[in-house]
Amino acid sequence: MRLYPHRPPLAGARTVLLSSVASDAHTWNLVYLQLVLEELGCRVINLGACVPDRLLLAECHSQQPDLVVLSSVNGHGYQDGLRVIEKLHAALPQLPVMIGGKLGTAGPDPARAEALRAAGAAGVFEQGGLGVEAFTRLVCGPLGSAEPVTAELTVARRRGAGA
Ligand code: B12
Repeated sequence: MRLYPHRPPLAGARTVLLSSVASDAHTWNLVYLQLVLEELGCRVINLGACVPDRLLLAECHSQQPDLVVLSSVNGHGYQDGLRVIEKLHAALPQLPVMIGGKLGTAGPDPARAEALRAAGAAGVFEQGGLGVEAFTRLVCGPLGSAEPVTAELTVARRRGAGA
């Protein structure tokens, strides 16, 4: 998927492989994320919607991205994401993978986010807008060295504190 007008990536820019998961047909989430990532100066390879696990893995091997960003909003993102993150982590353990969107059907779930992080996700960003700031910070930071991040956990803690 290509978006125009296309901003040329900055010299030494990070290459981000952006993808939906196997079951998810939504595309505007990917368009949005591509624009955000390009705004941050990244070179984006957008695989589009309904990407089979095998294709995602093959593209990671051939494109050698610095970061993989997975997006899903159809409610099956947790199952699809967990499965493919486990596969990616087994095949390419150094490759940071972040996932976000609407990963289930009943709002953010800290246990689900924890399971995704345990499977190897470097960041979990549920409910979109809440996590975009933390997401951009992580994308611009030192990849691979940061502690795994869960944006909605921070929000849940703030809510619990009455903020
Ligand atoms: C348009 C749409 C469709 C279109 C998609 C067309 C297209 N080309 O994309 C069609 C009609 C095909 C469709 C189909 C379906 N849809 Co639909 N769809 C929508 C709708 C109305 C808008 C989605 C959209 O484009 N939003 C605009 C983009 C920019 O925003 P976004 O998707 O929310 O993404 C934002 C965040 O989530 C976040 N984000 C997303 N990913 C990531 C990743 C990271 C790392 C980060 C940081 C942030 C992030 O950033 C984005 C900007 O804020 C939403 C309802 C809604 N108002 O959200 C339902 C919705 C997503 N659909 C839904 C469902 C259930 C379906 C179907 C299963 C319906 C059906 N029974 O067939 C199918 C799924 C098909 C499939 N295989 O996936 C549900 C999902 C339920 C859930 N998750 O709890 C929703 C929420 C509607 C609802 N309220 O029930 N859909």
